[in-house]
Amino acid sequence: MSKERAIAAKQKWAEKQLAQGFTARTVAASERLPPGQKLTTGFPVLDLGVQPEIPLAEWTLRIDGLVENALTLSWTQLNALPQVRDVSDFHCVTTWSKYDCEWSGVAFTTLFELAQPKPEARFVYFTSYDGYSTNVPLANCLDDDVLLATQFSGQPLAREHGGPARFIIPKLYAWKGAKFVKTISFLAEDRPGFWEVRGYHGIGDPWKEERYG
Ligand SMILES: Nc1nc2c(c(=O)[nH]1)N[C@H]1C(S)=C(S)[C@@H](COP(=O)(O)O)O[C@H]1N2
Ligand SMILES: [Mo]
Repeated sequence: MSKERAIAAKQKWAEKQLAQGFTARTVAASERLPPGQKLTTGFPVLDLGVQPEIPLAEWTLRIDGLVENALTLSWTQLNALPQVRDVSDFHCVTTWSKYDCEWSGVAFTTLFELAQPKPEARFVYFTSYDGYSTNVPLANCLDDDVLLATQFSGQPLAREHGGPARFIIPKLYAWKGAKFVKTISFLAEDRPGFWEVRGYHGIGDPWKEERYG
């Protein structure tokens, strides 16, 4: 086969793959499982190999950056805020998904209203007690299903799943939800977190398969 023919054949193959990919994606998008994901019934644990133990009396959440009212919440103060409950599906970028996770805690919007971010704030940067960090556009944090979860299935959040408190951002891949969360900073410019500096996506929408890049 000539080089040209080989290239043409390859191109045709690529076009076919692309066409099939688009078809598969359209079908998947109308369903509950995002493209490339597999349903799991267990609840895998994903972390950096450290599950920090934070006594509740020493736990604090710092909220700062481009805000009118920087603040530090104690565990008691956090739990005195209005509580919400939300059931959502959980999608890990390593291709497992878990349906119907029941989370309770404090809505992100409640923390947002307390801190009063300035108009220039467009990104949120989370850090955790295990050294983890992640970044999310502010707009994605303001959905009413985004919460700082302190309970799972009506029970205090287990340490392996990020207790005492972890973020849940259901419409994004789960790496955007910081376990063992320690600080929230509102920023004008995006600041890549732990996985983002290693090539993971800035937004991470599972329906668009924003895994890397
Ligand atoms: N602090 C912290 N948060 C984290 C991680 C981590 O290693 N440390 N892993 C992320 C990843 S990749 C996923 S898939 C979920 C896993 O949550 P789970 O262990 O409760 O399943 O937490 C995310 N949040
Ligand atoms: Mo993940």
